[in-house]
Amino acid sequence: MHTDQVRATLARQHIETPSWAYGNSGTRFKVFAQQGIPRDAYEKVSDAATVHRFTGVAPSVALHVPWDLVDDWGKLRAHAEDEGVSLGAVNPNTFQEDEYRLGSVCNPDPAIRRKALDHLLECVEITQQVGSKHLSLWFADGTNYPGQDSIRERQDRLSEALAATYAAMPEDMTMLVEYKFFEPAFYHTDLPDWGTSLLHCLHLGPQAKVLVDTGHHAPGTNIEMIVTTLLREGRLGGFHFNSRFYADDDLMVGSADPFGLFRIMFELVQSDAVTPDAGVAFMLDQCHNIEAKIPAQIRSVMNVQEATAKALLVDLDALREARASGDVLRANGLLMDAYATDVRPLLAQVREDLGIDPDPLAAYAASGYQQRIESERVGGAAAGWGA
Ligand code: LRH
Ligand code: MN
Ligand code: MN
Repeated sequence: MHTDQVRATLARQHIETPSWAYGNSGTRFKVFAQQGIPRDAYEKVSDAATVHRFTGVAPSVALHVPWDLVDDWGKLRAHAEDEGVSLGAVNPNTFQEDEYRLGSVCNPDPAIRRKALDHLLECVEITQQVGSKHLSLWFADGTNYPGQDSIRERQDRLSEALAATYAAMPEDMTMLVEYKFFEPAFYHTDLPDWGTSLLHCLHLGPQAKVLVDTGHHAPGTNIEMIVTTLLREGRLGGFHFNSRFYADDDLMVGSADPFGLFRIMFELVQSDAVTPDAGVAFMLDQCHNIEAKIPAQIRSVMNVQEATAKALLVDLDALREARASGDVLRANGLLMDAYATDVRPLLAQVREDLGIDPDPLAAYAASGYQQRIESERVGGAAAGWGA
């Protein structure tokens, strides 16, 4: 692709940040409190808007309910608009209450299933009130011991809840169905992989699509293969980007395996799916346990941009030729040449095109925002799970 076109494509990218990345978080061993942490959903939205101001490509923020709970969703929406961003994917939370010990929508107790479904339906409403088009579902459901519950009956219960939720959605809403192979359940998980998610989506209808969280696979999984398979079916709904060394580490995207991120982007480029018009939602799903939250989100957005830029620079014409002539080394070399390119000057130009500072991290550090929130906000909230 010509450099001008690459620049224009990068300027149109849209990377959504998650409200929960701005709160305190940790592991089950310790949640470290940081200074300047948002005290409510409004302040999380302000932090997300700050990331957008310095990157120019993060114009929306995902919500997690009830981690983000407000009296008036319209007011939160207006606050986001005032800050120059919109509210993005709404993530229901059916994993934090004692009643969900044996699962939520797959729970053997019909009364608990009903409670979980009511929350999903409430979130369909909230999604509309905040002006979002994405309802993003992830279930912690599963079992810890063989024999604990019927895997088959749990699939039926899941299917029933998804169908009832889908039926309540307006036509312009997309249901994103996220999978994860383990954790918190350790024997079986009810939505463990892309195949199971896709089967449920196919059963539901065209408004249901699979969400790929890059941290939710067994080590060594070829994620780009999954991405392409879903793209071919028109069922890739979006990403939760993050990086991992071991399990669902939720580290900054592009930090552990930048080449893996590049390979995913390259598949997206070949399917013309890196800009929002392609209908694939780019979202971050991370927590920053030891590093400062806002700069970490800025860095993550930049890492996604860098991987995308490199993927856009692959010489596709030459690649087609090399592939057709069976020139394995040249084909691979073309990919590696693009990957080895230093795209930082190109991205600095993209930022100038967008009218922002070419060095987002330095600009943020110089802005005084961090000092201001540290002095203004006392007693910031945990992101949710560390509460
Ligand atoms: C589950 C998950 C899911 C949740 C988020 C907090 O591991 O990836 O997307 O909503 O983490
Ligand atoms: Mn996720
Ligand atoms: Mn996760």
